[in-house]
Amino acid sequence: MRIFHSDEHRGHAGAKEMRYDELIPMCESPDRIDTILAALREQGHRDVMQASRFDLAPVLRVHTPGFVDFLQRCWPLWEAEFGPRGFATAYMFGMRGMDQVPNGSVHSMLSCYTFDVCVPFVAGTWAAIRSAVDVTLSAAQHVADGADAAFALCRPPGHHASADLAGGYCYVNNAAVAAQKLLDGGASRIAILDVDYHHGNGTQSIFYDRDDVLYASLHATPEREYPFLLGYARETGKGRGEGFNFNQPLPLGTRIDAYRPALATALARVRAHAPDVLVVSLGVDSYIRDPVGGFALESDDFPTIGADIAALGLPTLFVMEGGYAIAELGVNTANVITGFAQ
Ligand code: SP5
Ligand code: ZN
Repeated sequence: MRIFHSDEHRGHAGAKEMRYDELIPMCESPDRIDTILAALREQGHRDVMQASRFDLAPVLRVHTPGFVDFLQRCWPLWEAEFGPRGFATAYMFGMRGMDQVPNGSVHSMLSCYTFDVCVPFVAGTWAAIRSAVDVTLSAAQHVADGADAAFALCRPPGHHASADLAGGYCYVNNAAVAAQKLLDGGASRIAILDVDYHHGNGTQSIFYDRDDVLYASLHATPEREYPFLLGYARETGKGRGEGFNFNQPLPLGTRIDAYRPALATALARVRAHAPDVLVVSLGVDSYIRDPVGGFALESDDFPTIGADIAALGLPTLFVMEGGYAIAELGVNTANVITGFAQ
C-alpha cells in the first residue's frame, strides 16, 4: 500500500494541553508521524511518498470561507497582539444567548470558530493543517486513479472538526475533504468508517443530512467520554441523510471480543451502502495504554481490524486520526495497515 506523508507538519508543535491540575506537552505531537513511519518501514512497507501540493478549493467544499480564513490568520493576529509567545487559544466560547459573529479581534474568532481548549495555534499550525490536506488529497487521488488502497499519514487529525468549528486537536476535517473530493471527481457514494476511540462529531455533522456519504463510527460512549455531547446511537441522520449515520457507542474498557462484533455490524452497513470508496478514519487511541483513550485493545488486535476491513474488498483510503501511546503507536498503526494488506 502506498503511504503519503509530508514534513510540513513539524512546525505544529510546542503547545500545551490541560490535564487535571497542570499544563502538559500536547499528546498530538510531531513524533507521532516519525514513529508510525519507522514501524511501517519495519513491517516492510517501502512505498512511501511525499504529498503533492493542492489548492484550497477542496477544503472550501467542506468548510466555510470565514473558518478557513480564521485558520490562516489566527496565529499572525495573535502574534501581532502578544508577540511570538505561547500559543493562541480561546478564553471563552460563543454559547447560548451570545452573538456568534466574529469581529476583527482574534479572541472573538477563537470564541466562534473553536469549541474546546485542545486546538492551540502556533507559528507552524497553518502550514501543518495545509500539509495534512495535501497528504490526504494525494492519497485520495491515488485511490481515484485505481489503486486498491492508500494511507494518508497526516497530522493534525481531522474528525472532530466541522464545517466551521475546530476542536479536539482537529482543524480541517481531512477525511471529509477527501470524501467530497472523490464525489466531485465522479464517485456516487462514499462510506466513512471511523475507528478512532472518540466519536467523530465533525464528520458526522458535515454529512448528517446527506445520503451520498455514510458515516459509521465505533467509539467510547459520550456518557463517559469526550466529546460528551454527540455520538449517541439515536443520531441516525436527518432529511435525506436519515439512515446514513450509524453510531455504535461502546463502554470504557472495551476489549477486542466486544469490539470485533461491533466492527462487523458497522462493516455490514458499509457494504450495504455499496460505496465507490471506503474512507477509514484510522485512530488507534483504542489501545489499552493510550494516555487519552479508555478502551483495552492490544497491539495484536490491530491486524485483525485491518483484515476485517480488507474483507469488504473495497477501494480504501486510510486517513490518520488519533493515537497517542508513543511507545506503541507506530506498531499499532502499522499493524492495521499490514493486516489490511495481507
Ligand atoms: C483526534 C483525537 O483523538 N482527538 C482527541 C481529543 C481528546 N481531547 C480530550 C482529552 C481528554 C483527556 N482525558 C484524559 C483521560 C485519561 N485517561
Ligand atoms: Zn481520538
